Amino acid sequence: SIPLGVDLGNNNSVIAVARNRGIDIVVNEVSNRSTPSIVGFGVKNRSIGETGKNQQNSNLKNTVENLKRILALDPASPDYDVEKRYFTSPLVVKDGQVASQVRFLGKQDEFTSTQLVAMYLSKIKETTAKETKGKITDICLAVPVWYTEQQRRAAADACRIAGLNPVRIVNEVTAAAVGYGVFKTDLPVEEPKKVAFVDIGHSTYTVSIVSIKKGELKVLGSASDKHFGGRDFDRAITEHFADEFKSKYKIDIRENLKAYSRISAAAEKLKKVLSANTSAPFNVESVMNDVDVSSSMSREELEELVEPLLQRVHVPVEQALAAAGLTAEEIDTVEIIGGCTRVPSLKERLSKVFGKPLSTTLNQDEAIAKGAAFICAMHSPTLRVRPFKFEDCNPYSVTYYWQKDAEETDHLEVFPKGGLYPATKMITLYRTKDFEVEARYTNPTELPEGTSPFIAKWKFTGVEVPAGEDSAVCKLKIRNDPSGFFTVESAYVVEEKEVEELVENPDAKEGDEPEYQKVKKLVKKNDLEISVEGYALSSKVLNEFVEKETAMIMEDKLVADTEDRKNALEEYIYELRGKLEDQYKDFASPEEKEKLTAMLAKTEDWLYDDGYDSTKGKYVAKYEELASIGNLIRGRYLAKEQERKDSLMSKQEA
Ligand code: ATP
Ligand code: K
Ligand code: MG
Repeated sequence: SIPLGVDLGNNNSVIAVARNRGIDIVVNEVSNRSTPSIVGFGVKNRSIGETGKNQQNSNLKNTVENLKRILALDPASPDYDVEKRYFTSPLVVKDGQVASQVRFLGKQDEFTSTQLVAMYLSKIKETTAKETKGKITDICLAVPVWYTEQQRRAAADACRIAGLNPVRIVNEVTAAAVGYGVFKTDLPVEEPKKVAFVDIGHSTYTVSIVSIKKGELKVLGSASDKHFGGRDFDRAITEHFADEFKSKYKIDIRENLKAYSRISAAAEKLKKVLSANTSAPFNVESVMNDVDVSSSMSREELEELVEPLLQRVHVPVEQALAAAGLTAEEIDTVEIIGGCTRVPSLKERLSKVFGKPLSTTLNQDEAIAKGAAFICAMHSPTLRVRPFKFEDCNPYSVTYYWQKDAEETDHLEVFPKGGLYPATKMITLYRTKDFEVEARYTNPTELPEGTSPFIAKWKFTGVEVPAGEDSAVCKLKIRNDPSGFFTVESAYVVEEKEVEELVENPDAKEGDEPEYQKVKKLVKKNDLEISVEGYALSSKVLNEFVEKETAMIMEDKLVADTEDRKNALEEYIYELRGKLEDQYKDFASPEEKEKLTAMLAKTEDWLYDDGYDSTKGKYVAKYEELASIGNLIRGRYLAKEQERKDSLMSKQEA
């Protein structure tokens, strides 16, 4: 399979694939290098990505955006209410998960956030397969650094539902840094360079401090403002005009979903214009009640509107520096990515906080996807990539807990905040019987507010105390794995055994009898059986979701094929009618002409009447009916053409 890297953006997503030549961005069906992160539901099918965006305004209540914000979002978290304000479709809680309520196929339905992300990823998969004409299975998916175990598990599940194998879940900024490390040719070989990567996107602002040299990087510290990005700018502009238009035009766009959404879309455009211009007009026709609105905004006004955000710019920088144990002066380069870093006032503030100019070595829109594709390729057994080692930084402290038995303690902070991963640790427990271990985030205050500290719980069975001992010595191999998951990889009982060991004798001569001595050693006695209770979907539920998704994909495909056949029939009618008067004129008998003309008229009438919303089979049948005569005439015409060409050739040769 072709290694795939996906930057699942809140606003738009970017797809990259690794090939022998290097990393390529995959363009979508309308040749765009990024695709709106939107899932729309209709009467007949889903509209995902570009088509979802096109239909958004006429289908607001059934269009879902901000997918990554709600993925496995704890409904108990205050962010649930924050997100609700950005949704035009109702958010509900289904089986404990945030879900979206929509009308689909003519009835009300609910889809969990995991399913919604899966829908989007299956569209990405389809786009990639079409563009590359290759098999797409493995994916490296980039996620925000603040994603918890629960959200990472949901991301991996979403990949699986979409028929993708998540070889690695990676932090977005880390993926960009890896891309930088792999492709930058002038990195130091000895003393690593300290680079700050800043990503401000549509919804999140992240800073990661990275130590980097040729062939290797380490993330030293990261910090995010989970509520800082382009959508906050858009919101501020929209709210400003909502007030203005209320007094100026006596319309209240807050009372009208469609009007609010249209002003919001225009606000985004205005924001972009103000990144390059110091002022810009703002005009939207027929916003509501047939009122056209007209206004303008200067860059300074925009900066005033977002001043509360601008005042927070320094926070993630300072937090990330503190986590990395560095000062701003010690940073060699500041690399910016993300669409929102095009905003001049943000650039200014960032540059001021770091006390140095900003650098734009990376393509700010594509760096994450490219890095992710490279990471996916690193895991590919078939594609060879340049060796590159990278370690990420654990953003939250994690402790493993157990019920005290024969050991002294009942918990251990195995992975402290700031530790590098992937990482493996062995812990030893002294148990008299089967037991459980639970992993939890140590400090709920480090987590996004309202997040449950629970990570996972493991049950170990098969503990037998050896004769003559008080307890069994159990070894647990614990891992913070490459995707950031916290796992227990294996567990086994060890036993002290007397074994014979060869005595090393440097003076021994050839032919001497080897000497052995008896030593006591810990050897593995038996593996413990492990069962886990975590956030990953059970295989039963996963399979159900896979089946549902597969059925929806088939249905969408049928709808698309039907539309395609209908268009083909319509085109054929016009084509045949035209040619019958033109190049086919002399190749059809008057009877044939009359018959075909009548058939064309009849089929056309049918298309605009009963056949307007028919089946794929019917469209194909009608096409073939016409083609049975059409092809006959075409055959005669082509034969004559060939004859003409042949005679021309022989004349030339003669
Ligand atoms: P996130 O990283 O939060 O998940 P994302 O990856 O989709 O979101 P990006 O693609 O990095 O976000 O950036 C999109 C944001 O950047 C949008 O809010 C968009 O309006 C904004 N943006 C794009 N170009 C400009 C510009 N020229 N000036 C200002 N803002 C811009
Ligand atoms: K993006
Ligand atoms: Mg982004």
